Amino acid sequence: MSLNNKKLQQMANAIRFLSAEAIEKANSGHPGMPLGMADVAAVLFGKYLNINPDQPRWFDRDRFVLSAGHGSMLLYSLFYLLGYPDISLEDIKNFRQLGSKTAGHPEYGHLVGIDMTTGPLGQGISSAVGMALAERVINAKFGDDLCNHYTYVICGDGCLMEGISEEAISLAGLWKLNKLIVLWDNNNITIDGTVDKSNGTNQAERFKAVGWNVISINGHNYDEISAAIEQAQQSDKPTLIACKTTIGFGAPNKQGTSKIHGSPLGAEELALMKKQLGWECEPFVVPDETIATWRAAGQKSAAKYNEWEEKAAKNSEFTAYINNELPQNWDKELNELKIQTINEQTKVATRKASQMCLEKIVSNIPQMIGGSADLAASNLTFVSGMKTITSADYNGNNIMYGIREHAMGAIMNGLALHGGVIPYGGTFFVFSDYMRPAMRLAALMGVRVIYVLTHDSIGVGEDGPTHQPIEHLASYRAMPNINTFRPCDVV
Ligand SMILES: Cc1ncc(C[n+]2csc(CCOP(=O)(O)OP(=O)(O)O)c2C)c(N)n1
Ligand SMILES: [Mg+2]
Repeated sequence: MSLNNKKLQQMANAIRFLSAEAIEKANSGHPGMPLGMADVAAVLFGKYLNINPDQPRWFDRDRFVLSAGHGSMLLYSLFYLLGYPDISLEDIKNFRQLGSKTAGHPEYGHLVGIDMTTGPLGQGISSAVGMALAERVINAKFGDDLCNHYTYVICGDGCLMEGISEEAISLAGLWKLNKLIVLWDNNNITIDGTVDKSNGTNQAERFKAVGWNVISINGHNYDEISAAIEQAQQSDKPTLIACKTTIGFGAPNKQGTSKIHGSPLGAEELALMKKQLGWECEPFVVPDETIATWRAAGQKSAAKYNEWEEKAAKNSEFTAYINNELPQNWDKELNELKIQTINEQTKVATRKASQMCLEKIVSNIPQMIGGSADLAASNLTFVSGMKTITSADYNGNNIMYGIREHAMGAIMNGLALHGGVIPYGGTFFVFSDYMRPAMRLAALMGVRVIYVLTHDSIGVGEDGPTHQPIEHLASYRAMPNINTFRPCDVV
């Protein structure tokens, strides 16, 4: 969609004032990020993002992950402006109130349009790698007509400092996930002050080192933002767009400082911001013309959606896939295995039993994608007939995560959220500690992720106490929404 800079300015300011007023009214929230990234968001959502507010679950839509979840008001403002039916101006005014749809941090399944729950920094960018991988896997099976979309991320300094991001971006680079585009809010500010006091990483070089394309721009310059996104779309690698921004852009006394990261502006500063940006509306009012521009932007992919819908409806295998329908009789062989092992009184280690079951499941459910954090030989997650996914061939069903449990957990969340894929991943039970934050997020979102956590006995023997799970079983049984099974035999 072509939008001139004057229009984009108005669109960005609409995000700024809706966000700032909602945070002001709630007397709680994080204005710095929505004000700082409003220009980037106006360009991305206004011109490029393929979504359809009337079909928010459209399978071939572009995915968007707000990895910097504290900037939730950015997302809520966008959804309202784009015309998502699930959010009203009333919801914006109820930001952060008990029971409101506009929760403190974006919650998947709580407000339609949110592609992932975010808030724990680093999880979003890492799960986006899983979404981008799922997109390539389904594309390899069904082709460009049915699955061919981008995964966009907005992340902050915090997401890039979290260790999980390293695990995830190195896999994205290895897998050449060229439809993954990360926009980094490069504002040199976190809660406790300027980034340079706590981090000295050259992020551009860091991303390049693991196989990414990197573009650095002024995040308040519309032409540079557009050019960067278009360049990223053509890349044969995943792209980091480093957007140099001013946190809290527009608030004359607080912008550029950590003061604006997580506190309301205050009436005085808000009034000064209105003056500074030439905004004359009452609180929560957006000029009709700007609303109309935003609503038109919301409809920019409607024709694309219709074309896709027509093609998808003709392919029943594809629709079964994306609706997570299991093939008929998928459990026939599994049930036969049960009877056989009862008759034969089969005695095997539980990890072997797990593998025997997985073999019957994986061979009968094409959506299953397994993997392990470099312990496949030990936790027996790899079964006969499986094929490892590589950048040269995405049409596989095994992922070699390397020694990256945390990213494995987050990537599995992304695979499950994307849909068309049922992920399972394995490690030793004790090392589930390394991916627990991602597991907890899976539980919160209620997504279907399966963990194969072997070596569950305290009697692991020679490896000693570092390899002994002690409180793990109790802790997962205590975690809401995790179904914890500890099988004692094959049946
Ligand atoms: C795992 C995790 N640790 C700590 C926090 C608390 N926290 C929220 S935002 C933030 C600072 C993030 O800085 P940055 O990403 O640069 O965001 P900005 O201040 O630029 O908006 C912190 C520490 C969190 N949400 N998640
Ligand atoms: Mg920052």
